[in-house]
Amino acid sequence: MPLEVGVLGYGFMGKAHANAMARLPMFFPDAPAIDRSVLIGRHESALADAADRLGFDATATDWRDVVDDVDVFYNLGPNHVHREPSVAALEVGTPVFCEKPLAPTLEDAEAMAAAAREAGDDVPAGCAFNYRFVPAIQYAKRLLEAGDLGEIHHVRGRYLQDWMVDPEAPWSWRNDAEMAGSGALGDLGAHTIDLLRFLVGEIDRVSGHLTTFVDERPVEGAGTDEIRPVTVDDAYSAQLELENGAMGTIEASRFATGHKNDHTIEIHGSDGSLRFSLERLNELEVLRDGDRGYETILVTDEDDPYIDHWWPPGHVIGWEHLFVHENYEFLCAVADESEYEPNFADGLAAQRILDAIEKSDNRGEWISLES
Ligand code: SOE
Repeated sequence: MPLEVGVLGYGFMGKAHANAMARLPMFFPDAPAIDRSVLIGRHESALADAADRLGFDATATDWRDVVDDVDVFYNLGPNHVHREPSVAALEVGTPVFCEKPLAPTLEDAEAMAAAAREAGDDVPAGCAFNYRFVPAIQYAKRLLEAGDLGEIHHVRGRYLQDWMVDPEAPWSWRNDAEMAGSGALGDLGAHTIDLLRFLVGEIDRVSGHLTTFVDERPVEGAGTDEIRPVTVDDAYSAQLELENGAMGTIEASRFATGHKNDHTIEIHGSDGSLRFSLERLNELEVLRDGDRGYETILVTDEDDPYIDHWWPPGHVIGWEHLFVHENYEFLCAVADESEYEPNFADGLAAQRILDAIEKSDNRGEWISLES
């Protein structure tokens, strides 16, 4: 019997995950069969149109009517909607896949991770850190685990966008502390923090700085001239000290003019370095002999678990394929009642670092992550 999937949210992430689910039977035939059974949203007319476009059998306007009736629940709503439906689903043993960051606040993330622990290892609770599923990132992880770069001294990550640099760009829930928790820090920094944890290890202490360049924005909508305050950061930067002694520098901005979705990672070790850019996601730059400089590798590694599901080596993949990879792994974990990573514990680990960076900014001092 196909897994019945219920999805809350049909915006940007709803489209990305529905598309990923639709690709699975064709490209990952060993993935569990699924039905996109019910799409959940508030506005019935838009919801019906989205359900039709995204291939859902039915709609619902209240997640309470769904979480106990499906085999898997996807929470793709805004951050302030992550906790209650996800906890309710886990409490009745329904596996959950929740978009990142896990929650707006550390307290919410702790409650969600506790519910996942309570539900047990056979009820997967995934957090949608999709960039772990880039073949070039998986290749980088294999290099690091093999010790090819030696002792790691520096990690550097930045996530640059520019969709808010126009002060007339409309207000969105991502600008509101109650709904989002934080701005560029949680929305983009969460990805960078998760990748550094995945590739290099845990972060011991942070020193953070947040800034808001435009503190109010127009509300989009016919005939309205309503203005709403921006109560989160437009950009952040942070210094890190990792448990392995490496020094880290991370930043993100929604005001980096000319940069659309520019997520880059750099790692320097005693025996070499690597550089990754999401804008060239099929490639990894690797330096193993300092005298020869970086070599650009088009990642077609035969050890990669995903590439040969698509096309012959070198026929490159894109941003959308990362969602197919993470959905494949998550739905396999649901079918096998096995653990999935990144899970709610990873989501909570990232949230603790986001919270520490905000605390550091507020207090003007370094903040340690109690282990
Ligand atoms: C922000 O615009 C955003 O959609 C993030 O929320 C996503 O996590 C990121 O992958 C792309 O940019």
